[in-house]
Amino acid sequence: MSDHRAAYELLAERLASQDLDVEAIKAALKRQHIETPSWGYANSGTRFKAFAWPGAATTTQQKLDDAAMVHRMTGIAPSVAIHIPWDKPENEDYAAMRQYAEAQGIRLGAVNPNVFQDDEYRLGSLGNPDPAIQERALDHILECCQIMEAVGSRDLSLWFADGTNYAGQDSLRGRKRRFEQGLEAVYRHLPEGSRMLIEYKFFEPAFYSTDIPDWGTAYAWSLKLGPQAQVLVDLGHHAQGVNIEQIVAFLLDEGKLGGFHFNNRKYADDDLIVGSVNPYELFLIYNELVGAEQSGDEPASATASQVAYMIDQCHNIEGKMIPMIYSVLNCQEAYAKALLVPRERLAQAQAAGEVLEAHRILTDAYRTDVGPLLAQVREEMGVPVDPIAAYRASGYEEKIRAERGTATPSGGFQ
Ligand code: PSV
Ligand code: MN
Repeated sequence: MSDHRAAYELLAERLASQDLDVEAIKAALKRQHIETPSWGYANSGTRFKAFAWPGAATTTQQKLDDAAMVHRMTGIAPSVAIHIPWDKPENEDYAAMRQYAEAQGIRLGAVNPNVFQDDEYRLGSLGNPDPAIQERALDHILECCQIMEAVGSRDLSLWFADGTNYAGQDSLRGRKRRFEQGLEAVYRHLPEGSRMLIEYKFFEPAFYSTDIPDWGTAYAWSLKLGPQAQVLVDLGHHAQGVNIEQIVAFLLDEGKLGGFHFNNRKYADDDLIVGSVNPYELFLIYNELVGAEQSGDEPASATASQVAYMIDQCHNIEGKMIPMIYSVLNCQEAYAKALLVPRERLAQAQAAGEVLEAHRILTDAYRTDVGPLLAQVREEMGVPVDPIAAYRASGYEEKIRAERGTATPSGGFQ
């Protein structure tokens, strides 16, 4: 008998006594899907200094190899988001890139246009006062719509660095109108059946105004644009006190939550492992998703089932592969705990106004040690029971260090 089996059986018994369907919980965990970012495998990250990491990927093929390895270790990371032009393949052969990913056992996920790195974008992209630059940005995003078709991607993931640094620098209403026009043009070119996910960020790199500063702006535009437009919630892009799970609940209930960029708001951006500072918050976010999906309320339930769960992290001081595996596992643990919430009992306590009983029911699920359950799920999926230990023992890190060496990082002050 495996080490975890006795503990798993005890836990399964306890869950069954709470009327939880353990087989259904395991089935849900086996269907979980976390997308990793191609840029998280490279020497990217932070605005101050990106430290070189031996073995970090420099080519898209290497990034795909790394994503495939994360999937082999966890079984729940079968796709990888790409960033264009960082991942533009040789001769723009997207079919070959797609084939390569599939040969490694993964597929290409969200396509992320980049309208922030070129000098032309100093004053913004779609919000730029110069119509020629607006058009340049639009052309690039439309090119990404074509790439979505070539790689079989469902999601166009839109983030803009646009904004202003000084009061009076530009017309705030003018920028809003330019943005609306640009987004409408993008919407018209979306491939059939695909979605555009609009990401917001409350500050940085522009510090006086940001053109999509909050979920309300992204939501208003996604409403105006139509059903193929939804909001992307990047956990890092919120002020410290913001209740993200409430935003999630609102967007789910309106059918407008499209996806996540998982990371940690302590950095105000993409660098820290999701759930590393506040795993309770990650659980509370998953609790809203599971609650909505299981409620059968529409559009919340169907919306929850279509959410794109994506990691957006570029680790800077802790290596590349292990933090990515860690991040996937933190999402798995939060999801497992959210699946343990006895929804009916919780609803009863809430309806009866039993404040602390409702709170206790929720926190009991959070405090449950799901280690044995996850070990059992992994064993049944045929992936390592301890993915990080398996990765360390696999020799992959030594192999990529030897083959790739240490590349010069991009990013930071150079
Ligand atoms: C910007 O901070 C962001 O969160 C966006 O999602 C970008 O696409 C990603 O990071 C990588 O730069
Ligand atoms: Mn992001």
